[in-house]
Amino acid sequence: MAKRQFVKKICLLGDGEVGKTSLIRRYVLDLFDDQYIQTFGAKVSKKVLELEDANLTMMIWDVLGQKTQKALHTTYYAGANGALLVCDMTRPETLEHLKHWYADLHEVSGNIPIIVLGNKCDLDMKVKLEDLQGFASGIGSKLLLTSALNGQNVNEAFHALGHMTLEG
Ligand code: G3D
Ligand code: MG
Repeated sequence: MAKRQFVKKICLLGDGEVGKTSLIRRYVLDLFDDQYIQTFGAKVSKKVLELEDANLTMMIWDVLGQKTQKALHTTYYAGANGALLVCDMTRPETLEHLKHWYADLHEVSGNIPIIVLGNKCDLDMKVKLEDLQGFASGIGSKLLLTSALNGQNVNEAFHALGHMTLEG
């Protein structure tokens, strides 16, 4: 029997330098299509997850440059099926700012699956785990500590989110 095919849009959100591009590079190598860069100011990569009974194609959207969330076009969020909200564990303000990233995303996309990532967990962490946990549970989301440097929880984060986009 032919496998079912799904295509889902995944967005990475968070301040500049938190590690969004590095996380995507860890997970996926192929750049999908440069035309997105010109059209949307976003870089889109593609990764196919071969599951037991389906193939899931993840279109992974990355913010280009160091834009603040205010400058992001709503096209970036439109049609998103899932999101990774990324903060930098060495910079507490990047967790503060996730509230705004979340609010903007939620306005356009409503309740979609989200995983909060505390990235750079290989470094000296300045963000309190209880604060991170508080934010994640406040928006009803899972939480993972990741490192784009050593790969910790990177595949897990994308896979978990991919599975969540197929549920419900
Ligand atoms: P952004 O896409 O969110 O703006 P980048 O962030 O992926 O460009 O990463 C910003 C810097 O943080 C990069 O440093 C990158 O190597 C580093 N970085 C990203 N993730 C991690 C991590 O998990 N651990 C550590 N130690 N560093 C990380 P450079 O110096 O290469 O510009
Ligand atoms: Mg980047």
